This record gives sequence, C-alpha cells and structure tokens, in this order.
Amino acid sequence: MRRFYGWATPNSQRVSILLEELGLAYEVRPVNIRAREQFAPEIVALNPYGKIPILVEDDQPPLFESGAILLHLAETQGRFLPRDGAARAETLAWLMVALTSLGPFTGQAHHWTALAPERPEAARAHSVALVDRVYRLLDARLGAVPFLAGSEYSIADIAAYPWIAKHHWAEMRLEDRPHLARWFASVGARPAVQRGMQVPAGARLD
Ligand SMILES: N[C@@H](CCC(=O)N[C@@H](CS)C(=O)NCC(=O)O)C(=O)O
Repeated sequence: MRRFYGWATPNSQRVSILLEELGLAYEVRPVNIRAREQFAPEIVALNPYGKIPILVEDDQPPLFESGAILLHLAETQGRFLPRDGAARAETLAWLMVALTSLGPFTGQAHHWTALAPERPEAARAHSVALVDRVYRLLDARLGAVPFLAGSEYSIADIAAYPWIAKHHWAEMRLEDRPHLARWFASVGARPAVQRGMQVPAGARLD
C-alpha cells in the first residue's frame, strides 16, 4: 500500500515524477491547497506542518517534506542516487540547491511579483535577484554536464524540474539560459516526467 497526497504544485510534482520514474503503484489523494484542504484534521495528522506532499507506505509513519520523500524512495529503490562516493556527494549537493534555493526563492518571487496585495519594488527586485543567481548557477553547470549531478539523471533533476517549469513565477526566461533550456527540454521529454506533472489528474493551482 502506498498513498500519495498532493496537488498541482512543484513540491508535490517532485514526488509524483519520481513515483512514475520508479514505476511504483500508488493511490493518489488530491489535497486542494487553494481550498485549504491541507488544514483538514486528517492531513494535519499525517503532516503537522499542514503541507503537501505526503507519502504513506504500508504501516510506516507518514513521510513529509519533498526532499525527504525523494531520498527515501531513491534509497529504498536503489535508483536515481548513487549509493556512495563522490557521485553521491555531488548529487546531494545539487539536490540541496534545488531544495533550499531554487524552490523557496521561486516561491517567494511568485509572492512578490504576482500574489502580494502590495508589491514593494525592493521586495520584488530582491526576490527576483535571488532566483536569477540560482538560474545563472544552473545554466553554467548545465553548460558543462548533461544533468545537474553530472552524467546521470538523478533526484537533483527531479527536484529542480517542476520549479523550472514555473520560471515565469520569478520573471525568468528560459530563452536567456540556453543550457538550462536544453536540460529542461530533455528532462521534460521523459514520459515519466510528463505523467508525474499531471498528478493529481485534473488538479489546477489557479
Ligand atoms: N519544504 C516543503 C514545502 C511544502 C510546501 O510548501 N508545499 C506547498 C505546496 S508546493 C503547500 O502545501 N502549501 C500550502 C500551505 O503552505 O499551506 C517540501 O519541500 O515538501
């Protein structure tokens, strides 16, 4: 038994992409965050933070935080994360860039460029500059190697892809980042990525 709680959001899509890549069977429980379903008692009982994604497997404690779920699945299934050595360390470094910079900075930029009732120029410019720095880093990296961790597709790519798909949230243009654009097209061509981006079926964020 494996249940995935999610919605059409980048953090959630990280997990659905990996589930699809691994070919694992899972039930989908949609949690519409625009309808504030993440605060329902049964969801908070699974994740006290009241956020998605959440993964429940067999009789194990529920797992939350997209990065923890990616690591758990990669380790238990033995795929998309080297087991040891320098390749593992490098994969984890780029995974952390996606988890701690790309995702949070893009989310904040979305707030200050589009969602906030007041949008001070200093807040907009600061949040966009933080994302721009990450985009410059990723573009340079992907000019040197095919995937974020190097030669192999990994959970670092999976963690980054759904956030790069939201580049417009941070006023970024992939046309200005040729190596990132090449990587985005190549990862986006994977059938599992395409399926994972559509989970839960019919979910919309707007
Ligand atoms: N660091 C967490 C963040 C999870 C998160 O922010 N999820 C968003 C959707 S992408 C959410 O549940 N938002 C609703 C809320 O914060 O109330 C992760 O990576 O899983």
